[in-house]
Amino acid sequence: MNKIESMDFEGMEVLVLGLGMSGHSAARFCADRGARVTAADERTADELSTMSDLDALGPGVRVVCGQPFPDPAGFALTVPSPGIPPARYQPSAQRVWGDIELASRALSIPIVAVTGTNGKSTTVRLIEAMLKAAGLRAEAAGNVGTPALSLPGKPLDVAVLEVSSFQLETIDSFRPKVAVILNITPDHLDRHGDLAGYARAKRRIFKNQQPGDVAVLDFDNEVVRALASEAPAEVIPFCRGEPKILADHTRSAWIDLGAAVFSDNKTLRRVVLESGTGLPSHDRDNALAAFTAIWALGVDPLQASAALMDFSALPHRCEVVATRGDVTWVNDSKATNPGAAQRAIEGTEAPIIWIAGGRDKGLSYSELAQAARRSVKTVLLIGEAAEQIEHALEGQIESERCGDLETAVHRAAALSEPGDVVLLAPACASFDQFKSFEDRGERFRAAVVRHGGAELL
Ligand code: UMA
Ligand code: ADP
Repeated sequence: MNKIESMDFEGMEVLVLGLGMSGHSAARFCADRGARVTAADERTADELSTMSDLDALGPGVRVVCGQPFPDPAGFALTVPSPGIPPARYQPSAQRVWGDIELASRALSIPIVAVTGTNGKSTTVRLIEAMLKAAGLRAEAAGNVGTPALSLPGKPLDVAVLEVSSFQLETIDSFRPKVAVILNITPDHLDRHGDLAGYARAKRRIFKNQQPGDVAVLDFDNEVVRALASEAPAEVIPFCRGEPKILADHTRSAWIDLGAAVFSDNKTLRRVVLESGTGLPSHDRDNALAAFTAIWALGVDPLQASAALMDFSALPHRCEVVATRGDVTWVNDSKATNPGAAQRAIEGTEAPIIWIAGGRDKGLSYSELAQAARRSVKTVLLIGEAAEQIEHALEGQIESERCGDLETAVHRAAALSEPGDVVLLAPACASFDQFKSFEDRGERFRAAVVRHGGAELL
């Protein structure tokens, strides 16, 4: 029996905060188990109906929208959506469980959970594909875009969950069999205060682990490496750099001559890190992390290697959308923080015309500007953050303010020369001019066809 089956939801007063994707799934999940659910959203019913089907919630859910949230004090359980900061409910809530906590209580299968600043979605998709290639029934969900509560009840052997720092704030007993932390670089500091606060939220991924569980940690990243001593179960570190830093661990993994190497101090296994389409350097790191995660689960990486051969980058992640006149157009709309944009630039060999900007997250652009000097010819700035990025680039790289994406693509088409790469890697959120990073990426594609004269691949 899993923890939810042993729990009596019948008649329980539950408050769900936010009626986006995760709130919707949480409201239904609790109502289906007999809870009396109040689901609240500050948007009006009209605004909400365009994004979510309120009727599908059914009669067991009372919807309160377009007004301030009810006081959580009157509810036995509060289920906040990830986008709602804890200060909004924590002070008075009796008990707080987010959708990841609910899903983990309802699942009786091992969970592989992945967090980190960048590379999460790619890594969970790789893990899912590798587990399937090894003959297991696996499905990915969570921050990757499908709520975690879509998994309970499905015939699965393993659940693969992408978990954000926001979602980790509202776990309680969540205990993944394998917890992966990729890199930690500045992001979401408006919510977590500073990098230390952000890392504290991330490390909650392994806080309930017990002997027999494993934390898979990126030792090239100093913030992640510093968390290793706090992990309650075994740590399997991985790195692409100098394997000496792995020496204190019985099991570890690293990259050597284009292959992932797995060592248990007795034997070495090697798997070539190659895909059918060629992997950018950050996706080689993600593939190493994914292989290490399945190895930690007891699956032989060699058995899963076919999955990597079939792998190609996810949409909006360093995706080559067109080539024309020897100019390559790359959509990395998902680069929503400076660390991601830096990695995309560092992984591009050719001269770059870089389109950057969007909604500023209050993060520093100075390291990114330094890194961009090597290969970026010109920066075309869009959105609200144009001034801040321009300031960081001053005296280092030429930049031009274009205002919007359409104008920037038009200008890039005029400036580009054979051999150049035009790279959309905004380093910012999309919400100043777009609905989402996907919307920004789609509009980039359309503008490339209009102004670049290029046909989409
Ligand atoms: N709302 C309020 N008041 C608030 C904040 C939100 O009423 O103060 C309401 C909004 O009106 C809206 C709803 O809450 O109707 C939105 O909730 P949400 O922002 O938590 O979004 P969901 O649709 O539930 O999607 C969430 C994740 N969103 C966030 O973390 C912001 C999705 O990750 C995730 O895919 C989904 O759950 C399923 O698990 C998105 C994301 O941007 C992709 N994640 C961040 C990132 O990757 O950087 C962390
Ligand atoms: P997330 O789900 O964490 O946002 P994605 O897999 O969607 O991660 O990748 C988003 C962007 O982050 C990519 O387009 C790329 O620019 C960058 N990125 C991907 N993997 C890494 C990595 N391992 N290290 C640094 N940056 C990365």
